[in-house]
Amino acid sequence: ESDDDGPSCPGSLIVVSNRQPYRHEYADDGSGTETAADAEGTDSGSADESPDERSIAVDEPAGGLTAGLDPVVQQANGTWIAWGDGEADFDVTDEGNCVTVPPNEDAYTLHRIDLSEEAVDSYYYGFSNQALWPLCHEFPDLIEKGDGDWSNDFAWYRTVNERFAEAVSEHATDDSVVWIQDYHFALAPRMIRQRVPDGATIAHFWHIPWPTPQTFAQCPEGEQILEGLLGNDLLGFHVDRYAALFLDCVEEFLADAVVDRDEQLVRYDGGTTRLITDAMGIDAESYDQDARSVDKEQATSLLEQYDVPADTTLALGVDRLDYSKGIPERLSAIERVLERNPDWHGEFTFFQKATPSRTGIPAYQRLGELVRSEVERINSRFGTDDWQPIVYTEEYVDHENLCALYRRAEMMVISPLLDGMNLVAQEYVASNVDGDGVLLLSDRTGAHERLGSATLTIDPTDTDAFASQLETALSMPATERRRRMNTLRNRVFDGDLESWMGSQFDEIRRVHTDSGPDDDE
Ligand code: GDG
Repeated sequence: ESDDDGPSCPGSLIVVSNRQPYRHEYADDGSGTETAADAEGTDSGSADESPDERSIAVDEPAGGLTAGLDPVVQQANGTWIAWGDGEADFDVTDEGNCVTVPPNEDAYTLHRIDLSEEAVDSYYYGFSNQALWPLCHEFPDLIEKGDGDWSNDFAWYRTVNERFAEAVSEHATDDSVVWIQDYHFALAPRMIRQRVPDGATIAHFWHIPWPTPQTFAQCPEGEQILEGLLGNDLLGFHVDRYAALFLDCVEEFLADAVVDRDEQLVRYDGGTTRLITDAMGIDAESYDQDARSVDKEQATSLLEQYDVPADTTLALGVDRLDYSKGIPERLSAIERVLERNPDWHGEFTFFQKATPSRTGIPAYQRLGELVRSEVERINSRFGTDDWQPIVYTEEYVDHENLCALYRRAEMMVISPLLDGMNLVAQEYVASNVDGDGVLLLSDRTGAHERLGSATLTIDPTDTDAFASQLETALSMPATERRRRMNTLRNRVFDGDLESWMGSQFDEIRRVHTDSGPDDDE
């Protein structure tokens, strides 16, 4: 139906993700702020839609994977299964909790899973984000459960995975391709395998890192997590390192699994799981266009709102407020630069946009307090009546303003302690249409594998070396900046979201045709 010939999936596509692509909400009840306050890898632009008689509006997918997948699922007339998190969401669905989207176009079925508060607390805030997330980011000390008893959270994680698997089975046929997103669904693949016809293909993309066996040993119910994931035909990671660590863990913790490193596959319990690695890209073209079309004055007036002088040299940070992103380490490096370079006082500003995330979790609250107090301390140490070295905001910045900031900033500072990929790095590059910005990037991000050689590489925990890289950026000649940015732009445009999806679907196609409907493995 669509005339755009972008990537298309073989078979009939069923996407499974925690976040839903469209969120219905009552236009005037003002309670719909939770999505923005707990932004999770997407920006949530609000678009109003022809309200029905109950005045329901729709939030459309506005960023990252969700926005990228939406046209593909539309074109495939597929199915998308996701957590429906609002009252209005279920007022528009039929008895099976399905609704067709986009509104007025009815291209595909959105099947919403209704989760109780207790389910969300235990499955999402509990096991997903206080066990798997810190574990995969190598923060075993933050695997938080005072009494160490994960059984209730894990039971909910299992139940929710089962409900998603159940929903998949309602839509699956012999020709289905089920594409699961992320760490919220480690158990689902095996459950789905048991419930769908043999011809169906199950693929999964794990968007975050995979930990070392030493760390994984601390995973509550680790063996079941691995068994669950080995229900997949295909398991994708951003970079080779994570796939290799996954194989290390399988070897160490699943006695009956056979690991074939040459073929990058695991045989277990009568099935074969093939690993693929491909770093996710962004819709580079649209960031480029959006950045070109913003009025140059827009960044200036945005900065004005925060009392930043128009002609300042601007360094930028944009992150979810998450302990994996290395924000305190970044602030220490900025402080070191200010200590060592009095001549930059008044001339240089670091602007940190932090998006509050998972705010109910203690580790996130502690991080927020630390970051805010560090900003205050550094500003009172170096700031003057008309200049604050650090501007810190947790306010939502809309897409247009974000592009304006990316375009305006002389340098982008990305310093995670560990990050599956990091899309912000690519967004900066694609938006840097004047071609002379400098990207400082931690080598602990997936993005560094592709972009590293043209960035200023950072070790986030080495404050002196980090500060030196900031100084290098501040004094880098324009020709050098342009040469590097040119390389970065080529890489970001070559490996964009469309090409990533295309190669995911190529891999899926190979497995799907191999194990066609008549093949009995
Ligand atoms: C996970 C993995 C992997 C943030 N604040 C605002 C805003 N954002 C947008 C950014 C970007 C997204 O949020 C963040 O994406 P990241 O990739 O940097 O990080 P995670 O959220 O941790 O995502 C990560 C990703 O999954 C995909 O696989 O890269 O490693 O951790 O798109 O632009 N957008 C707007 N205003 C904000 O204030 N408009």
